[in-house]
This record gives sequence, C-alpha cells and structure tokens, in this order.
Amino acid sequence: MKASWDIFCSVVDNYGDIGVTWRLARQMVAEHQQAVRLWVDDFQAFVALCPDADATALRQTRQGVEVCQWPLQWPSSVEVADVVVEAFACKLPEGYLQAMKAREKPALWINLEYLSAEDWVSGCHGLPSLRPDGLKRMFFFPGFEAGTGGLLREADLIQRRRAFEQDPRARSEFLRGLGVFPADNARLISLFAYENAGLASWLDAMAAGSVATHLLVPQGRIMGDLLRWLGVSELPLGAVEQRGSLVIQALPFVRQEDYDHILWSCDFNAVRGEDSFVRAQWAGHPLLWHIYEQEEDAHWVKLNAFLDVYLKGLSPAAAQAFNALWQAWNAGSDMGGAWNSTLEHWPELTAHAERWCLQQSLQADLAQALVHFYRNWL
Ligand code: TRH
Repeated sequence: MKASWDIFCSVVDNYGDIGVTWRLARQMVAEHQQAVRLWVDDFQAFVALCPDADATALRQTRQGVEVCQWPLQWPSSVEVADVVVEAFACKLPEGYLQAMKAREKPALWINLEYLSAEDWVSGCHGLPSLRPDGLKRMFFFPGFEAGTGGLLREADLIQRRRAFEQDPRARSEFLRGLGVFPADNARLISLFAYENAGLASWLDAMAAGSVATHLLVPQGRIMGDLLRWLGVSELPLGAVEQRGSLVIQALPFVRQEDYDHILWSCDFNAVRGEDSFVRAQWAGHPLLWHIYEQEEDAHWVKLNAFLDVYLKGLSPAAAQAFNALWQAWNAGSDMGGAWNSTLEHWPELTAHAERWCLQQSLQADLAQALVHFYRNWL
C-alpha cells in the first residue's frame, strides 16, 4: 500500500543526521514504493553525500525522493503526509504541527531516535507520547535486539557486498578509481573519526609493525591530528606518505554509495557517529568505533552497551584486546599495546565480524519495520 511520508532532518553537525535520513528515504522509495519527501535544513551536508544534487534548488527529485529545503517560513500550502518522521527529535515546524492538528485523518507521527544497544531500548520502542494539544507521537528506536526497530539495511546489501568481495577486479578497479594502489599483502584500513589524541600512538604502532599497512583517510576532522603526526602542512588528495611499514593516503569525501565500497575494500574500518558505524558492521570486517561525544559522558554507557552485545562469542583474550582498543580510542589514550594485542587475534576478530553481520541481518531492517509499524497502526 502506497502512503506518503514526510521525513524531517535537521543537521545538527557533521553528516549523521542527513546520512541516516537520506538512506532511509531512498530505501522507502526503492523497496517499499512509498512516496517520500525529505525536508533538510542544510543542503551543503546533503550535497556532500549526493554530489549530483543541486545545492540551490528548493525542491528536487533524487533517486525517487523529493528532497526539499526546509524553509524558515513554513508555507501553509504544504499538505501533511500520511506518516511524519521527525528524525532525532528535530522540532517540526509550527505551521506543520497546526496542519497536522487540522488533518481530517490523523497522520502517524514518528520520532526516529538515535541508535543505542542499551537494554531499555526495546522497552521504549513503539511507545506513544500524548501531547497536551491532542497530537500523539510514537517513539521508534533502531537497535540490535529483537523488539527494537532494527538497523537500516537494504534488502540486497549483503549479497552486493559478497559479490564485490568475490570479484577481485571490482575491488581493484574501485580502488584504482580513487588512485589507491595498495602493495600486495598490505593490510588496508580506512579511518573516519573525530579529532583524537590517541591517533599518534596508533600510527606509531602501525609504522613500527611487521606487516605493511595502507591507511585511507577520507577528508574530515581527523586530518589535523594526522598532519601533525606526519609533520607536514598538507596532504593533498591522493598523495601518499610513508613512515616505516605505514603508507597513508588522503581520500576525497565520496558519495554515500561509494563509502560502502571503501568499507568493503578494507580489512579494518575506523568509523564514527551512527551511520558509518552501522555500515561498517554490514561490511563484515573488524571495526573501531569513535562514538559521538555526549554531555555528562552519556556516550560511554552507549559504547559499553554495544561492546557487551558485540563481544559475545569471542574468546576472552580476543574480547579483551578488542575492548581495550575501543576504550583507548574513545579515551584518546595510548593505542599501541591494544593495537598489537588486537593483531594477535586478527583471524578470530575477522570471522567474528562476519558472524555478527549475518546475525544482525536476520532482523527485519529499519525501513521494513517502519512500514510494518504504519500498517499495524492503521
Ligand atoms: O558525520 P557523523 O559524525 O555524524 C553524526 C552527527 O554528528 C550527528 O549529529 C550525531 O548525532 C551522530 O553522528 C551520532 O557520522 P556518521 O553518522 O557516520 O555519518 C557520516 C555519513 O557520511 C554516513 O552516512 C557516511 C557518509 N560518508 C560519505 O558519504 N562519504 C564519505 O567519504 C564518508 C567518509 C562518509
């Protein structure tokens, strides 16, 4: 059944808010044949993920999604959709709320929450909140466990990733397109992170290691720490710097679909925020998560909740090494010892990452769960 959806995205910072909503919007159209409008208040962030978009257009259709600039003055002519998704508690425009109240057939109003592995999530997923003005908002929580809204995952994602991995030419052609030519047997690692005082010690360990490592660094916030360690003032895109066993290469920020190819091409991925964190799990390779820092250290609870579920099934030694690596990275402390211990458990961690990916892919994905939620609500 085709319904209309309005997804509202306010870009707080970085790319996670638009990353999640743009991905969700596309999937709703492509796999569920829904009519989707995506309202975005920062088109620069959108264009970074979808470079063929027009940064100045008020409305444009991209991959079947009507992408609209979220205007400061809300026009009264906008009709309320059947389902309204307020991403990450961004406040809906007052004019839109008024129109929701006036709508003859009530719209389903969903607040799409941030991802967390904390165990209270399944208890709160799907709960309503009644407002004094009579409108009702439902809380929709993504998650890793049954009883949550699941994770964003396109229906053919794992199959496409496998096909890419089984075709060495596809990988080398993709890398060649980025100007990346890793040495045979070099370990390929991608690095997408916030500023991190622990970076220097990790780079030291990789440079001193016995295995060749090729580190790909997309343009972003970690660049300053990287340049400082290299002792250079800039690292032009594509240029390569070598220190000991470590080759470092800066990459452009690529379109969202191609970021998956980077993750699939690498043996290990350092990711951050929310969306790249999930995509690295679907890549099925070991990962290192730089969590988005929250007030009062709330992010540590989230980080440890994820580790609690992710580490299950690993040997105690591998779990300890992996846990130490994540703790050090997020504390910005010395990474050397934890990295070397992680290397000792590499095959086990690699097999575990694929197992985790397959286990998670048994859950209904988030877009599917949203469509079911709407059907059940009707
Ligand atoms: O960019 P992030 O740090 O985003 C966020 C926001 O800061 C948000 O406010 C915060 O609440 C949230 O994190 C937890 O990280 P994230 O979520 O991984 O988003 C990055 C997006 O950018 C993701 O969709 C992948 C995409 N991307 C590309 O499209 N091309 C690239 O080259 C890279 C490196 C990323």
